[in-house]
Amino acid sequence: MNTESHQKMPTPSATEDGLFSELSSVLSQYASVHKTAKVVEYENYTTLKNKLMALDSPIGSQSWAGVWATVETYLNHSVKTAHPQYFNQLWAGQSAPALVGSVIEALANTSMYTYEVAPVATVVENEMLNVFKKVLGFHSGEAQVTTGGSNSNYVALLLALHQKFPSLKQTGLHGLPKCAVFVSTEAHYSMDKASVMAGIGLESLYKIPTDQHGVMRVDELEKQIESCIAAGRIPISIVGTAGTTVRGAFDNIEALADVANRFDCWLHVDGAWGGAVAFSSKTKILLKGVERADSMTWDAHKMLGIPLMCGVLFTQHRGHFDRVCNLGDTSYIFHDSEERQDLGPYSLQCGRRVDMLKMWLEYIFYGEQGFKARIDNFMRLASIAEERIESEPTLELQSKRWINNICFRSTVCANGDLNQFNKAVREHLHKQGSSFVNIAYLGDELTVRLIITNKDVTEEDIHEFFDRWLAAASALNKRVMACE
Ligand code: ABU
Repeated sequence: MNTESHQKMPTPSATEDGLFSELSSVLSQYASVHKTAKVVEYENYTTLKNKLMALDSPIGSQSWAGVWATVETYLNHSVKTAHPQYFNQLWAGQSAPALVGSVIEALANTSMYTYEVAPVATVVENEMLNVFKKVLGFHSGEAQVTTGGSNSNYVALLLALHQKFPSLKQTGLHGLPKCAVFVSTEAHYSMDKASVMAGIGLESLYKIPTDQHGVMRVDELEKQIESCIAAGRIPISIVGTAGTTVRGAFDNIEALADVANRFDCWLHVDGAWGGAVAFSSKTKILLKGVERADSMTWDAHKMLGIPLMCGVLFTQHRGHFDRVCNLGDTSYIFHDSEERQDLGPYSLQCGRRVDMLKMWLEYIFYGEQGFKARIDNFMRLASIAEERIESEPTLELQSKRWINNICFRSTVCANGDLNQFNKAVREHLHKQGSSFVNIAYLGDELTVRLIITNKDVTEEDIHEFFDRWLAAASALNKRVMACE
């Protein structure tokens, strides 16, 4: 075990006395190593399972030794997602004010459905959502906090369906004409799930091809809508993406709004990843036209760096959440509250965590100007990464860089299979715990997806990543050549 990263556990207490000081020492020790140790102490599933089950004290013994031993295994082998070499997902890093919010939220343990049980949390959520609505230009509409982007996209599809078919609430889809929903081929897979969950089926989800930069082709969209109408289908919703997961591409929202207008259908924008560009005047242009969308998904746990989960769904309309979320006899729980004082009727869940406290603490600490600086810095670092790739003869950028997604690969490999080679380099860095980056496919071509979304990452960390990548690639090539 890497002793530098090893999480030291407190002496087990016989009782809960002293628990908080012990917990505090665990937190501060993890915080002191998780940015400097390995990104991950990788172990396979069976080894981890054996470690986890090897408890000195039997299950049910009410021994703190078992609890701390499990915490030790958990932290030692957790992926250090705030590490400056962690570039794997659309979320990374850690910020102290938001972390305080997460801890306090767990400590006070309440549910977001009524003002009675969550008084301060209700005010916090409403005020935070008002800030977001102002930033996006969704002034008159409503917002709900969701479990994340997939959930938001699903609810947005329900809103669109209920808008088109007001009888849906009573009769369901029985007897209604077939419908059609349009997304790009690079849209998030949650739209497939949403179509199934909403009961319209995968055959009602039309995937529109993208151009060479990952943008939905509006000419193809129009053709597809016309052909669906000719076949007797009703266009329900166009779903544009603001920041695709792989390339970070932005659909042309203005053009999609024109098409939605022409065919009288809902326009939803999945901005789970790219919505945060609204905080900077330099990048907000990418969302041009978003104020014309009927709804929008945005995950604050992604580019804004709030601890998971912190998802929001916005709509320009009022009263639409009521249609799909405010149902049944709720008199046992909601007691004559003012508008937006009991938030339960505005959300899909009943019980819900207080996700906006961490967001609010981050907001009052950094303010909108702090978020702007964060977004601008990500774009600056991403352009440094792009320049580095362009300056390296054995690397290539595989797609236009839109924001802080960088799609690249090594172009020289001894055995000729670039997909296998780049995958192997990535796996080597991951298992070694030195850098953690993701892979995806652009057509049949594997691409290495580098995401820069940790506010503490520096220019040096970016160069360090490429140094490690190039060294691993060169070593792998040498090994392959030695075997031939
Ligand atoms: N919606 C989650 C996407 C995660 C990722 O692409 O990193």
